[in-house]
Parts: sequence; C-alpha cells; structure tokens
Amino acid sequence: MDKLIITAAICGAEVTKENNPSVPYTVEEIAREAKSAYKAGASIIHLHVREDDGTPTQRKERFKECMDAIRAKCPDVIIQPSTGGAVGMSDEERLQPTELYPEMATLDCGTLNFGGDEIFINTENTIKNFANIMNQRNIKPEIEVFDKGMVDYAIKYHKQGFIKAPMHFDFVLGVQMTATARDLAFLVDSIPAGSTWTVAGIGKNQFPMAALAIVMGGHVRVGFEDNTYISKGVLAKSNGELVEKVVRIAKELGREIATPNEAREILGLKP
Ligand code: KMH
Ligand code: ZN
Repeated sequence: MDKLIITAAICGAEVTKENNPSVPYTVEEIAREAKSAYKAGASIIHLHVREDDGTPTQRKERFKECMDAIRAKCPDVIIQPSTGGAVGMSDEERLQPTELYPEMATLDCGTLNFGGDEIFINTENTIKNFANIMNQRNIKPEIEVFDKGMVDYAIKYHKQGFIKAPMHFDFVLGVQMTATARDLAFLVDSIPAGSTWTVAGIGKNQFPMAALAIVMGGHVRVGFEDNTYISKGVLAKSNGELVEKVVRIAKELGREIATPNEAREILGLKP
C-alpha cells in the first residue's frame, strides 16, 4: 500500500471565526494554519483565501501573497488552490489562481445543492474549460466528486481528452452524497484502475471516513473547511490538531505517512 497522503483544507470559503476562532483569514493566519498542518504530517495544502475581514476571494494577488507566505514556512509542501471558490463566483474569478501555475488545483466535476438556496454550479462547458486551462498550465487536477455522477463525468471527459490519466479523485462525502462505508466503497469501485483517491468527510464524518480510507488504501483530507471539531463538542485548536489525529490513527493501523516529495511521486507530479 502507498504511504498516506494527508491533505489539509485549512480555510475553506464558508466556515467562519464564529464556527471556530482559529479559522484563518489574514495572510499570517493562513500561513500559521498551513504550518501547523505541515508540521503534523500534511503534504498537501488545499487552499482557499480570504480578505482580512473573512470575505472569500479568488484574487490572484491574494493567492500569491498567501502561497508565498506558506512556502516561506513549509518550503516543500504541495499547494493546491481551489478553483471552486465560493458559491456565486464567476468562472473567470474562480480560475485566477491557475495563473500562478500551481502544481495542483481542484476541478469540480458537476453541479450540486450546497445548502439552503445555494447551488454550486459547474456546467459541462465550465468543467471542460477549467480542465483545458489546467492542461495548458501543467496543473494536475484533483477531481472533486460530491456524488457518483461526477465520477462518470470525469471518466467521460477523460475519454474525450480533457482530463489526463492517472486521475486523482477527492470524494467529498456528507454534502450531497451520504458518508457511509457503502457509498465510499461504491465510489472507489467506480474509478479507473491506476487512479488515486482521497476522501473528505464533512463534519462528524471526517474521522470515520479517514479511518476507512487508511485501511482501504486511499488518502485523507481533513481541515477546517470540512470540520472544525477534534471530537464531539470540542473545537480543534488548529488544523494541525486535526492532522495529528489522522497521523495517530494511521500509525495504529500500520500506515506510514507520505512526505510532500513522496506524495508527488504517488500522484505523478514533477518534483
Ligand atoms: N466552496 C465550495 C463552493 C473546491 O474547493 O474546489 C467549492 C469548494 C470546492 O470548496
Ligand atoms: Zn475547497
């Protein structure tokens, strides 16, 4: 089994300091949270950025400031900007961090309900356009899957030449699709041989999904974007604390943790 790649989704676009005072907004706070996750064993930072007042933004300049600050504290970490941004942003806004040529970025492979009246829109043309731009900029997409149809879309776009193999999937469970062992196994069974996958369990699903991925040979995403609690009713002090818990579970189960360069090798990124 490959070593375990831990992704830390340190910030998100929806979670706020009202949910957990350690949610980062400023450049310094974002770098602090990235460092805590990296020191604990995360090899990938999934990155959203905010203005100082917490407003989500996809501004290229803000991404650059945050990425530079993260690299200063975590020199070899893989930075994976979001191209999902926040609900309601235009495709042009969302694509801005790809102009910085990161090693990876997310590619959301379908439209979904996002709570209340919110719909996170990813039309076929959006997905193909984002995939083309990532190809041109040599950015490896992490395919964000919120339900099974999004796996089927990704396979279709792969066959049409928009997404290259080996594909890397992130199963985000607990938003639209339920976070159960049955659903995770169904998704894992649906992706092409040679693909890699990680799982992001939302809220209370975070650690149960992580434990399943550890034993199934997948990888794990944790972080404030998906969950702000270290255990029932107890807020996590940092993203690092969430990563530390995954490392403890992995060690108990005999799975080693990948360094950033080992993660690059597993994912087929150039070192
Ligand atoms: N904030 C969500 C609307 C991604 O990063 O690509 C989209 C999201 C997915 O978080
Ligand atoms: Zn995200």
